[in-house]
Amino acid sequence: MSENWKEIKDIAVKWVEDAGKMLKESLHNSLDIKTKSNPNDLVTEMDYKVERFLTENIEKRFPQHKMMGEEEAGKNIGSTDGILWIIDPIDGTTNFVHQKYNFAISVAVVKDGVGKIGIIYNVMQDEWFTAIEGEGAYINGIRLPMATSVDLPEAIIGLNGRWLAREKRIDDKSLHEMVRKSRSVRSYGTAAIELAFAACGRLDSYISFRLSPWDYAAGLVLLKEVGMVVTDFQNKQPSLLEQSTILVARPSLHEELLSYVYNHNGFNH
Ligand code: 2AM
Ligand code: CA
Ligand code: CA
Ligand code: CA
Repeated sequence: MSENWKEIKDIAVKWVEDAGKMLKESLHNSLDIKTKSNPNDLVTEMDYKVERFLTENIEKRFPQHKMMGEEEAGKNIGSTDGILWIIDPIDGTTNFVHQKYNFAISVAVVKDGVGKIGIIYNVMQDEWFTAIEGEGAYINGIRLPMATSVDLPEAIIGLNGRWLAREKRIDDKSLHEMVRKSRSVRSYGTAAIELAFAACGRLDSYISFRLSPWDYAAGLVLLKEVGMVVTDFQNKQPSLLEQSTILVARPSLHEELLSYVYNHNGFNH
């Protein structure tokens, strides 16, 4: 069966728009906030509420499709066969709680392991990053150009400083040299938005030592459409079923940046 990806994308955008409204309205009220794996890993009632809203809509409209989400929706789905929705209801929960700014809803639709649709909604800026495989990536409906060449001295790298400050990396000459040779680094606290920024040229690279499929599944679809190179630190394709390190770069930069992060073990805190 061949799907009408444009129609599915439009339906998904409508749901994400409604979910975005729920998030904006929730900012006026006090939130129930809990911690997950560690004291810096937050989750709110809105993470659950938005994920449920999206999965209930998908279930009703597309009962055959599978779903994977950060909070509750099937994490151990085992394979990417068939059509799979990969959802992060709020990417940047810490920003959502502390800053009420710089958070996103990230939704990807994958068929047999191939990313077909990517939607990243930068909620407070009302900025839409959308892509359908083979049909280009868009920001607010305007087509994004293909990635051009930039060298490291002119490059801005998206990077979370907390990773560099970990005990194991405090003397890491390789990572320090990479940062020093770049023009500058930025840290937005939301992987989905950082991937979208890499797709639209606001970042020349984005590097993360550990992310999950819901953080990057939609971003991968966008980045592929503009010719940005995305691998893990071993130069392999990031998995859509398991956590991964992530190195995004313009084609002119990828090899050089890979040499700095190659074989760095992201999962080793
Ligand atoms: P999240 O907000 O959906 O949890 C910065 O924290 C970025 O890393 C965010 O995109 C965040 O996604 C992601 N992230 C992934 N794993 C995380 C973890 N264990 N704790 C905090 N943030 C995590
Ligand atoms: Ca989280
Ligand atoms: Ca996330
Ligand atoms: Ca999340």
